[in-house]
Amino acid sequence: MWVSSFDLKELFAYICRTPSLGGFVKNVKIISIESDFGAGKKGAKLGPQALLKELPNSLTTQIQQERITVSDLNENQETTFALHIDSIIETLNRSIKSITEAVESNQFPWIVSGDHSNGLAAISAYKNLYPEKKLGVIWIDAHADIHTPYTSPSGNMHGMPLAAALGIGMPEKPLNKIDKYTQAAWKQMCELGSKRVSPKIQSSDLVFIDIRDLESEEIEILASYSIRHFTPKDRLTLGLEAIILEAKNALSHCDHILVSFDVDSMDPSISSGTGTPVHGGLSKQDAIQLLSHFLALPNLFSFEVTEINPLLDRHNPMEISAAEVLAEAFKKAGFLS
Ligand SMILES: [Mn+2]
Repeated sequence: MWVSSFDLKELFAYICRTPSLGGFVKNVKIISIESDFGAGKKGAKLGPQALLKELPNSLTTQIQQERITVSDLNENQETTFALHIDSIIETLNRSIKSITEAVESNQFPWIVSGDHSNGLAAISAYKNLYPEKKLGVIWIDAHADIHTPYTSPSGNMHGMPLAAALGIGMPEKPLNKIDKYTQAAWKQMCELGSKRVSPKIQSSDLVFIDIRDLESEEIEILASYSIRHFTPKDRLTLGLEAIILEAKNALSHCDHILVSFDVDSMDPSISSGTGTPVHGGLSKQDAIQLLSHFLALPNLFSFEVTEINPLLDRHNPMEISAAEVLAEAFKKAGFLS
């Protein structure tokens, strides 16, 4: 029987995520990046282990895990508008190495990270592995994470990973005056990975879902780069199903897809145990619906969950809500029986 390459891809993806075929457990590797150098509030580095403890045993006991810890790195405060940039670059380099090695041994990297600056790791690893191919990025987040040291009001680098992926440099009217050292470090961040590919993605390779808290500089970038984005208002008018379809269509030109899920995309009523909660976000059901669809994509390169801070809101721990959402989404996507 003649089988097209697309059918083979679908078949491989099916085997990879079907526990009864042994695929899911054998093929997935959980890589926890336990760093919160990019966040304003400390504690998100404890998020990965807190989350993994709450997930069903069938997910975490049999799946290979690798922990990337960074307690040996400095909290360098000298770069005012790119806080801890040196330690973040080192964290990313370690993570890129692990993700690249996992993919090279035919494993699917599932990333559980501290803060969202780590989101640049899988994108950079992809361009190491496939410099000629196109990665589509679905960023589910309350924020656009598209600042640069030239525009960031806080200097917290969890607001910058996508600007680095897009290779955005100094704007015409920079808000912040950046010293030479930080300029060079930012360039290094844009060029992460052994092949130093920059930009790593084009603006047409990116879709935001549920962004709702943006600074004017970020709004300008979204407009000038024509980046596809859906707000909570779009969710209410179009419905999630339509957004999922539009997001998939918008990235249909890409070879692979990366899904990055910042838990602050969910509404603070679920939990406020994340560094920067914003009202009007996804319900648990919304998050499950989104993730289960995207997790089932046959060309999924990597999935990341990030920004769980177990030191915040102990009345309503974020790791428990996030684990409930993930377990349900994995089940619906066919990853869990
Ligand atoms: Mn984020």
